[in-house]
Amino acid sequence: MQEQLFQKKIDAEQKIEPKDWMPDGYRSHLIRQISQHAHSEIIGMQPEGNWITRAPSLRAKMILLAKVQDEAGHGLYLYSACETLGISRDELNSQLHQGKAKYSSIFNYPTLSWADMGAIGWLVDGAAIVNQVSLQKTSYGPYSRGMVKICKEESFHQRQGYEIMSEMANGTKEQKEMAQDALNRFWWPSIMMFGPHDSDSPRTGNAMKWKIKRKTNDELRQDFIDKTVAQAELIGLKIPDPDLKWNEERSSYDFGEINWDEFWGVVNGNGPCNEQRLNHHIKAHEDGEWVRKAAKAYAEKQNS
Ligand code: FAQ
Repeated sequence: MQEQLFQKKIDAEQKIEPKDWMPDGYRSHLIRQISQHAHSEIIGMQPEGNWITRAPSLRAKMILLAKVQDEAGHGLYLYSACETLGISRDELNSQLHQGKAKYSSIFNYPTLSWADMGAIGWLVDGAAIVNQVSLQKTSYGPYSRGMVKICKEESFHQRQGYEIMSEMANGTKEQKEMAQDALNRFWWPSIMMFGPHDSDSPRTGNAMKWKIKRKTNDELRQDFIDKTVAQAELIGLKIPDPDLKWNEERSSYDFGEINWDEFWGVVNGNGPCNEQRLNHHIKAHEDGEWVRKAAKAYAEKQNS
């Protein structure tokens, strides 16, 4: 009975709020997805943080600093949304450190040149926005409201990345080559961010029924590709996919086969930077122990 009422509410596009009744499966599905999303924002600070000290101008450095800080903020909104489901931040961190919680595959690739800052903003934030715009309508209230705020900032991130790519693509021969190289390395991992094909995605069924996801992995991936190809053409860069072709009938691009062995290898811990990313997070967490203790002691003193 409760479950029927819950589904009726979802079907009527009403939001589910923290104190409402919800099936255990809905709660655990959300904890998994929102925490994976939060961890992605926080681990995602590492590849870009790598370039803050080497930004080519003061302007570029200020913009990158602000962007990386925004990602920290997104992580915090998302952890807070997740905590409303009855799990603590400590537990979420411990799941990440034990390798039980995932984070987006994309952040396990290295950032080798300044052009990678452009490619990440343009492609990775671009892919994240396509996904997150649809998540603004997700059925869980705190997640949906968090997404509205996050999307505003992500659009700025996408534009700053595209600006870097555009400047480099129109710069010297070497700069154009760097931009193309960054696109070559980040294109496929970016389209992998949307997850496995719908036919191989075990979570999509419940996610669509409960309106946690509003579009499937393949629908979102196609939206992203259709938006991005023209942007590459405009700045004279070439998408590294020989099978990419406009399909008149579908009014969409056909594209080549994704390397799923690479995708699952990265998801299962064997990407180029998995170990480095996780070890760095664990070290930062341990180094910050004294701050957490001091903050807790201060709060206790205030309340005593
Ligand atoms: N990486 O059945 P599905 C950002 C896992 S934010 C790793 O299709 P689902 C901002 C999946 O968890 C980027 N694992 O799963 C930024 C599941 O495993 P599980 C993060 C992946 O949940 C920019 C299994 O495969 N965004 O970038 C990936 O229905 C720049 C089967 O998959 C979000 O998290 C993957 N790419 O669909 C920050 C958005 N794909 O958990 C810094 C919210 C799949 O059963 C710098 N999340 N898996 O053990 C979602 O929309 C969904 O969770 C998907 C996956 C679409 C990621």
